[in-house]
Amino acid sequence: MSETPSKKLVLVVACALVDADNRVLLAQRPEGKSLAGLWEFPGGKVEPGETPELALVRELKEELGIDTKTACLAPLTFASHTYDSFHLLMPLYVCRRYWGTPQPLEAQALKWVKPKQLRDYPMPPADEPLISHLVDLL
Ligand code: 9L3
Ligand code: MG
Repeated sequence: MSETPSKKLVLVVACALVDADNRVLLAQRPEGKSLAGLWEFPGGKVEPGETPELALVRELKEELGIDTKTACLAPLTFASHTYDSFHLLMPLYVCRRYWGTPQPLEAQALKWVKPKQLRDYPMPPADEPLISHLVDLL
C-alpha cells in the first residue's frame, strides 16, 4: 500500500493591528520575498519552541518596531491554505493595544485601511477569507 506523502504544515501568525480610527494596518510584501507586492496582515512563521502569541509579539517587534503584550491576544479566526510545497495554518489576532508607531523595518510599504476598503488590496490567498471576519468585528 502506498501513501501520499503529506505536505509540511507551516504555522504562521498574522495580526490585524487596529488604530484609534478603527483602521487596520496592511503591509506590502517586499521585492525578493515570496508573494512580493501583495498586501498582508503583518506576521510570520512561528519558530520551534515558541507559542503563537510569543511569535506574534516577536514578529511585530521585528517588522514594525512596536511592542504589544501576549495578554491582550487571542485569535479571532484561522486561515489555511495549501501551497505547492506546504500547508499554511494561520491564526489571525486582533490587536488594539500596542506601544510605539509602526515603522517599515523590512522595507515593506505600510498602509492603514478602513475595514470596508480592505478588499481593494490584492492579498495572499490565505489572507483574503479573513477580511469578512474583520468587517463583521470592526
Ligand atoms: N503569509 C501569508 N499571509 C500573511 C503572512 C504574515 C504570511 N499575512 C505567508 C507567506 C509565506 C509564509 O506565510 O508563504 C511565511 O511568511 P513570511 O515568513 O515570509 O512572512
Ligand atoms: Mg512576515
